[in-house]
Amino acid sequence: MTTAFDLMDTNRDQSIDAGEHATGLALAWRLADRDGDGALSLTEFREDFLIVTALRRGVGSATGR
Ligand SMILES: [Ca+2]
Ligand SMILES: [Ca+2]
Repeated sequence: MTTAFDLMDTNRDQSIDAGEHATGLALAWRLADRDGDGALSLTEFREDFLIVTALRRGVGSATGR
């Protein structure tokens, strides 16, 4: 299972440095802002929250939490 951690850990050293974290956040923003208007509508925000929650649950199941 690919987790949010795996997606952000681009050099596969099993840690997320500041650059990887910033890149991951920028990608998350681009994915959340579906219409590309530079802002999150309430609908986009809610959909993003659901995606983030699903990813976190994936991380939790992968680590046994
Ligand atoms: Ca890394
Ligand atoms: Ca938007």
